[in-house]
Amino acid sequence: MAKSSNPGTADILVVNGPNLNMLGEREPAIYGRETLDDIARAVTARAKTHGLSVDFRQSNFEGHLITWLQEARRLNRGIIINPAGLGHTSVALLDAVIVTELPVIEVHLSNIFAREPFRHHSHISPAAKGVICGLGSQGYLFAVDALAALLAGKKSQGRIKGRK
Ligand code: DHK
Repeated sequence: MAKSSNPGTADILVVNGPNLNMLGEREPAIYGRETLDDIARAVTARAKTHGLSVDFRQSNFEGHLITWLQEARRLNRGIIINPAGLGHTSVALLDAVIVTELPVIEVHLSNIFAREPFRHHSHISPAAKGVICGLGSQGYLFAVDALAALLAGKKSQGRIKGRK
């Protein structure tokens, strides 16, 4: 299953890993009552306030996530990723994040450090510009704000470079 509110080129690619399609029904005490569609709508609206477009996706298949990240290299300007369980296990997903050469913000809805020890480590974090966890769906919105600031900074740096 892949969700996309704006397929193809978009400023921000939001990648969601396994089981996040079950948000709303899945362990609401941990992950909240909002669905992934609710989050997609909120993220798209928040990005719009920064003048940015969003391609919002989810898959239960690692290979889909990896292919989307590989494509992001030429289609997108920044990434928000909730790797879900794969963050704790997948070197291949880390490699795909590195392939993008884009600014990446990692988001977890729950506070992974307050949960089981096997959730305390994320393979993705070393390749991320920043990591947000424990703030529920708000974390995605803060990630949009952070990426907007990073992308605005890059633009103005480019302009300064272009001037010389
Ligand atoms: C989501 C998952 O599916 C878990 O496997 C992670 C993460 C935490 C989250 O908090 O969004 O351990």
